[in-house]
Amino acid sequence: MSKIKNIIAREILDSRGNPTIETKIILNNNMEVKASTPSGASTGAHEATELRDNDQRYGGFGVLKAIKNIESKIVPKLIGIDATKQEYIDNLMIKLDGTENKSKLGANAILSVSLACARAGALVTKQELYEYINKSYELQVTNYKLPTPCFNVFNGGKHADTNLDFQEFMIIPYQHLEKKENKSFCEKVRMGAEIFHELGKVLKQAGFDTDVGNEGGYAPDIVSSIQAIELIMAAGIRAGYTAGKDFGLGIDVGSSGLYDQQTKKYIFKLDRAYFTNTTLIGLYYEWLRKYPIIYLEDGLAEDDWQGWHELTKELGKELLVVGDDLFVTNEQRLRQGLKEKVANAIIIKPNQVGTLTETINCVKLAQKHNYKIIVSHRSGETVDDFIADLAVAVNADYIKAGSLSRGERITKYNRLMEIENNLKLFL
Ligand code: 2PG
Ligand code: MG
Repeated sequence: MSKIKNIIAREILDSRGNPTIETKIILNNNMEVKASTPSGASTGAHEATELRDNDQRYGGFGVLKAIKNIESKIVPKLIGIDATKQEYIDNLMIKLDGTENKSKLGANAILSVSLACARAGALVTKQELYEYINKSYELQVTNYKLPTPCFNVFNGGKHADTNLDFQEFMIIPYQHLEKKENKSFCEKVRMGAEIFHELGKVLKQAGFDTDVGNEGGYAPDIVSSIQAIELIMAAGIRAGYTAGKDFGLGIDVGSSGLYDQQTKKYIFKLDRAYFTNTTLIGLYYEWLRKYPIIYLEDGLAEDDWQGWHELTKELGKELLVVGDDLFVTNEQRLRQGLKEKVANAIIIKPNQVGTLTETINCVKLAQKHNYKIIVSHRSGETVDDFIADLAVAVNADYIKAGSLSRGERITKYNRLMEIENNLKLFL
């Protein structure tokens, strides 16, 4: 039996020590599943609302109002409903909320129920979560593949107490090794971890500190943004890997946070420089000539459509031009992007939109238009590894789940290694 008997939501803490929601679904046969909601720091202005209490508790970050909404509004409607009716359940919650941005019930409340339902569905149909999602949304993935991990080894911007303006510098293993046709996910993780540890040594020797930021990457104060790239490349060599041959570099500029609305300038404090969208695109172009950068996320601010169009036209053929704050996993924003011809890849974060169904619809639209898919964690995470299965279910090209440290990051990579083993893809 797959009917929902009860739903219990509670306040737990995320990896930054801030409250978030964990929702448990109990089925008629007394089977139980849980899911929890992550939380961003560099959130896009167009994301669905994360409902917070804004009172004395936890500096205003409490989520008791959102939990109350689950208990009083959502639970009464879902008791007795078949847990495998995912789309029906999601649409019902969207209707119950009734707002454009889920500000009434809270996207954090809705998402925790939505993800827990998917887990319940997988459990009762005796399928792996990725298989269940693939089948129930008719994604038609027949040959599962593992996404390529993007390891964020340098944390800056809003993710760490460092002078680095750029939010993330990532190592992205190449698919092909010199002598091997295809590199397994496990081998990519190994490469990432080896470079990560060498980077720690390189930093230490150079007199930098090796504490880590919110996503498990190092977060020292450095001299210039370019120095982060050079340190990563040096660490790669010491670990036996060459940037541009074995791995490429990715950057999440997180530029919405660096954009000054009034002057329309991007301000980089560390480099003591400011740019218009055109001169910033020029800087990226220069960097591309010098470094093996293959991925540029949020290179321009979330509403700078004209700049994004320019950026895509200039650099879209040679690298992944990735929209995060730009699209916020929202079909409408993506449709606008298609019209304006911007970006060629999209970040997918379920909590930006609030339900699994809307997340999948956004992925489907992006895939239809040949956008690369990057399933992503948030900077505030829990040990829930849902996004690992989601990435496999939708045949994502990449996954971004942080660095090679901190349990809430590693758990996603570990789950993907488990899936790879179970699928026997590399035996
Ligand atoms: C991002 C994310 C995750 P946050 O900008 O891509 O790395 O950060 O969750 O703080 O929005
Ligand atoms: Mg981002």
